[in-house]
Amino acid sequence: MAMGLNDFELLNSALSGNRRDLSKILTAIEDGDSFEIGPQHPWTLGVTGPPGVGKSSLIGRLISKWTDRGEKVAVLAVDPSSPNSGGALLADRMRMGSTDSSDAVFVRSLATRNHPGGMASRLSLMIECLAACGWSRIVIETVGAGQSEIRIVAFADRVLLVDGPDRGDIVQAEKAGIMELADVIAINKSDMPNSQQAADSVRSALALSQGSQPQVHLVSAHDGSGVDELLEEIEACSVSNLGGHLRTKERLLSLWDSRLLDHPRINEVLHDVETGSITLDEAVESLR
Ligand SMILES: Nc1nc2c(ncn2[C@@H]2O[C@H](COP(=O)(O)OP(=O)(O)OP(=O)(O)O)[C@@H](O)[C@H]2O)c(=O)[nH]1
Ligand SMILES: [Mg+2]
Repeated sequence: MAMGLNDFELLNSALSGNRRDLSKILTAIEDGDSFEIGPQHPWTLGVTGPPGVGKSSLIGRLISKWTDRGEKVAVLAVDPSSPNSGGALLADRMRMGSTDSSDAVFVRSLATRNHPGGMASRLSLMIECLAACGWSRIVIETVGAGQSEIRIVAFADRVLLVDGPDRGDIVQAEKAGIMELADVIAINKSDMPNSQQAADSVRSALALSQGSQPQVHLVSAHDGSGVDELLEEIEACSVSNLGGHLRTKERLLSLWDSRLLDHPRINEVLHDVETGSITLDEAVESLR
């Protein structure tokens, strides 16, 4: 559905800085609206990692450093289950950092459960919209570190993998292949035991792998140690050096999946396969 004249006014209002109208536009995009926004050059960071490792807390730290430098930071928290908790939680964590910067921070959570085909086709447009509205640092946080999270963070031009001192978490990220997509790795909770060993074990795992080797930073979102160095590393990522091929492949796969799952005849075709009246190959052919 294309946006109407009213929506055009909404867009202009959002572009001139109205946050409520920006929220409305993002909701419209989530609901499947699409519109031309013109070419943008968004600055994007994807943040992923197992649940509870401190992604939001660390983003909170980065946000205060960015806003101190005059950046405007927007965060899209992609939450597979709850429509609200991601953003609410993140808002709590952000209060740990600077308190008077709310004009320079915009947080929005997105629930993936309403989108069988995934968020992929909507995410790019949301990012473009945020960039057009003047948000100079756009962060996409995902909960978890599995295949669907890779698909989401691949829409960002740089990827930060956050891990905790717990070996189990790291194995999870390794299995999902997320390390290959990461430009920077942060082992958070350096104030806890075993974090140095965790960082060392990630470094040795990376030494065995082929391809580019992301830097591993030991940080603490609680006491702030290592965060300056992490920020400099993130800022130094140049888009041309990033894992472009892998990222592009994931973006393509995301869009492909979305198109397939959002196909108007998908249920009909699935039924035909289930009842044996067509083969899987025929199903694919008929959905092209
Ligand atoms: N000791 C310690 N605890 C931390 C640190 N960073 C975060 N935590 C704690 O870890 C818990 C999870 O923090 P979050 O920032 O919500 O982690 P998250 O990765 O965003 O969690 P999900 O979004 O639910 O996956 C909270 O209780 C934090 O207070 C840290 O550097 N050191
Ligand atoms: Mg979080």
